[in-house]
Amino acid sequence: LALGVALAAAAQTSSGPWFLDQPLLPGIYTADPSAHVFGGRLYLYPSHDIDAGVPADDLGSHFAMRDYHVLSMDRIGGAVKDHGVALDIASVPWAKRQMWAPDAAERGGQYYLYFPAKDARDVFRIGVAVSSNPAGPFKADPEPIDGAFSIDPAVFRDADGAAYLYFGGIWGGQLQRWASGAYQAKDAYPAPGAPALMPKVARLRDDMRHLAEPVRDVIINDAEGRPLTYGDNTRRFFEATWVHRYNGKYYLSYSTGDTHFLVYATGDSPYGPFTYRGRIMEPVLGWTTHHSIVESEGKWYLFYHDAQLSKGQTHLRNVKVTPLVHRPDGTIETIVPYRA
Ligand code: FUB
Repeated sequence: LALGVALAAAAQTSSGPWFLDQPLLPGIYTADPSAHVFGGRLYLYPSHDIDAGVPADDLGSHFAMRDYHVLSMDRIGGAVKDHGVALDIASVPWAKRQMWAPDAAERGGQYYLYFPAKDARDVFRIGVAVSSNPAGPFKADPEPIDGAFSIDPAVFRDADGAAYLYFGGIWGGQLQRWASGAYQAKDAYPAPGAPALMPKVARLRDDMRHLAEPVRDVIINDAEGRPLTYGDNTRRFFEATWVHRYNGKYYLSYSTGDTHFLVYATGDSPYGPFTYRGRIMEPVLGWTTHHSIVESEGKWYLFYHDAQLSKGQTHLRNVKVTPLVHRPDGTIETIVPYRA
C-alpha cells in the first residue's frame, strides 16, 4: 500500500519501449482502459488499482479503488503521461467504495466521465462527472444517473452524434439483482439453459447526464438467432462491454468473466440484436481482462490489461495496447497474448 500511495502522489510520464505486450505505465497499477481520441490526442480512462488490504472474495471486494487517473499520449507508441488524480471518491457525494471501470465521452467541448461505485447501501450505481478538460479534474453530479445501475459503463457516439450508454456486469457487478427492473438484495441467476443476463443500453440525452429513454437489454444471439444461454459461459456476457463501428457494422465486445475470454458480436444497430462471432483475445495473466477498441491514425488497436507488474495479483493490474485486425470478411483476428 505504501508503495502505491507514494507512486500515485505525483503526475508522471513514462516513455517506451512498451508497445506490444509491455505495460504502458509502470509507476501505478491501472486496469480497464477506455481509449478515446480527443482533439488529436489519445486519452485513456482506466481504473486505478490499489492494495487496500481488503481480503479477496468472489464479489471482488478486494477491488477497492478510490480514484481515477487519466493517461494520455500524442500517438500510440509515444510517451504516456499520467495527469494525476482526475476524480476522487471523497468528492462524490453518493459514492462510498469501489470505483470500478470508467469511460468518457465528449460533447460540445465538455468531457463526461462515467463511473460505477457502490453507494451507502452497497449497491453499484453509475455516476457522471464533468470537465472542460479531457484530463480533468472532473466534478461529479450529486446523484448517480437515474435509471442506470450495476457496473462497467461504456459510451458509444454514433456517426449521427447520438450517444448510447451501455452497462452491466454479473456476479460482483450485481446485474443479477436487477432482473425485475428494481434492485433486489438477492441474486437471481437464470437456469443454465435459459437466456443469459444481457448487457443494458439506453440513449443519453444531449446533456449527457441523463438517460433519454427506458433501459433495454442488448440481445446477443448465436448464429441461429437464439439468445446465448446462461450456461454457455465461454460465449455469454459477463462484464466489460465496448461498442465500435467498422465498415457500417456495430461491434459489441465484452468479457466472458469466469472463462476469461474477450469476445465479440456484430449487429446493424447500436441497440442490437448482435450475433456472436468469436474471440478477440485468449486469457491473460490475472483473472480477466477488460478492454477498449480505438482507431488511431488509420489503424485499429486493442487496449487491455493483465497482471504482469504484480506477477499475477488479480487486483493489481497494468494496461497494455496491441494492434487489432479486422479481416476483409468482417471477423476479428484472435489475439494470443505472450506469443513468442
Ligand atoms: O476493475 C474492476 C472490475 O474488474 C471491472 O469493473 C471489471 O470489468 C473487471 O475488469
